[in-house]
Amino acid sequence: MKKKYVGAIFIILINSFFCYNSSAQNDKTTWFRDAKFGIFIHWGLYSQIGYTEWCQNHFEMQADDYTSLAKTFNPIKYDANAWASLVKASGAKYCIITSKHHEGFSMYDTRYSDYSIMHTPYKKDVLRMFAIALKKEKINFGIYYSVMDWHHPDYLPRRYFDNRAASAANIANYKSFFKNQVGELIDKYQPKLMWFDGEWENTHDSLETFDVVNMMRSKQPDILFNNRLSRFSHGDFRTPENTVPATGLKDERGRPLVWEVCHTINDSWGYDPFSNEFLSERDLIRMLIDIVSKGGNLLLNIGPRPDGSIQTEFVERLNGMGKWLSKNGESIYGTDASIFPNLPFYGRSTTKGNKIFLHVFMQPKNGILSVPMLKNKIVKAYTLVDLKPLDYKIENNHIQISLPKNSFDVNAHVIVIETSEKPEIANVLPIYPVENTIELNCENGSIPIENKGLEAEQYFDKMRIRKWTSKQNETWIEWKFETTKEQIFNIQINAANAFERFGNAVFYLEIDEWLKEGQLIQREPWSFANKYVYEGVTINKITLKAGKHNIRFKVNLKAEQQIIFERIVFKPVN
Ligand code: H79
Repeated sequence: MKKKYVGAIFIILINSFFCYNSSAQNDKTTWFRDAKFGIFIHWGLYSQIGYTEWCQNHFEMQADDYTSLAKTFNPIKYDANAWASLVKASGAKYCIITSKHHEGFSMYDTRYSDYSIMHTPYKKDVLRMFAIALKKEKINFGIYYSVMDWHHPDYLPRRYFDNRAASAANIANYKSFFKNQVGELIDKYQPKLMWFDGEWENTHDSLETFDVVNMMRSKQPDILFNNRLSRFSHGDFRTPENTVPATGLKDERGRPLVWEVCHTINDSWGYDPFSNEFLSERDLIRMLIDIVSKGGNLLLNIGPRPDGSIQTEFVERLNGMGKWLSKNGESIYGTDASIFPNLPFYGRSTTKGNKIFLHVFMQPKNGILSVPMLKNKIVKAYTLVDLKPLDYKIENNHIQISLPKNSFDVNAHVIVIETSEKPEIANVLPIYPVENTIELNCENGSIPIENKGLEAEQYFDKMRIRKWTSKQNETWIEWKFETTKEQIFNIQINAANAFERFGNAVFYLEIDEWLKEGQLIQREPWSFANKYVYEGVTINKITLKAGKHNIRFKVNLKAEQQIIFERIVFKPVN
């Protein structure tokens, strides 16, 4: 009984120890939080097969057969300096490379195994060469290390197809191998960061995790590690994989956490010549901006070829990002998350000191960039790339900045607002003049944080919610604004039923206390063009009183129905 009690206190202590280290206030994470952008490198024996780093598992290869890949690994084109200068050119501030992936092969000179790069035709420590090259470029170096190991005879559980008897394994041997290798990596290469993975098979218990963490910290007190060492540790940062969270990540008390999205450029981490759909340079730049605007980092992956060369699709994209960052880096590195819950234009925002950076993704059609009101006095507004001052005025509770007509950066055009002190958002609603048409669209509307994946996206030159399904019946898009005079409007709802089957789709329009139910009709089978040409549903003669308004669009869809939403237009009636 007493023993249990002591154990419980111990677990609480361990938990608070790890939780403490996951909050954004912690100073040793400063370099990491400021860096914003890192490059991930997946390179191993699997690169020779060229069908993802999971190929041993996909092809159900026995450990002994897979081992023969070590006999042919010979990266004669490997040039650590060229890799490091590519990382530098991308604008990334840190780089993490695989030392041992799930396959169990050590890409470095290890005392603890012969299954390593030293026992290939190449016989050179590629990790060491890279660590030195990165140091020269002043890029922080981190090491990926897999907890799961498909090669080590003592690792458990075995893969379902593995012929080796599980009874022959002694997991304790593997655990000391694991700890030895992690210690060895830190001793030999002094990484700033350890990136663990493959922890979900619950290899370590809480005491063993604690022990590994202590060992790492005693060797290098400032070392950072991610949240995948074991389920007993949050580590120093969270790691959403191939997905960008809708908002920044916070702890139970609402404090921002440190987090990093790891993401592939195509569909594979390891080299895969058949994975031929790549995110574009623009996608990648905008993904970085999106993540940074939410307070996170991007760790962008490349998988080099087995000969050590890097495919041009990756090289081009990394150079493209670096080119954009070389001009616009001030709006990314060392910034804080956006102060705006949403923006009335398609883009993102970050802040630093007394500056607000606005990353405009799509040029506003009237040339005016509307920004929510601030509490502070504005000192100036300008374009980041050329520091050209921009005219702006305060009108209808908006900051309205005139953008230059030409020279728009299609990746993301960065505008800066400088304020007299730390910028804060004003607690006012935008005023919409009733003499003009009021357009409520996906840019000036907001979707709740709990949104079940409801999301607006750019489709050609417009923002749309393209896939609104019954899963998102409980959520909505809403607009809050003020009018100063009573006015009658005719309303046009530009939304459409996406499919030719499944019947009419029900929507609700809430205008303050008033609720209108309507239908988006099912299309004819051959009229697919209608999906993109909205004649709209009209509701005539609606009176808006002067004052504050809250307008919501919601749906009540059946299982297979899906709608596309574009905008709601309020036309004043004389
Ligand atoms: O190293 C990269 C991935 O190999 C690794 N994490 C990144 C950084 C990773 N390994 N596993 N996972 C991520 C999640 C597990 C996914 C699985 Fe599957 C689903 C394992 C088996 C089914 C994906 C699909 C991998 C194999 C098939």
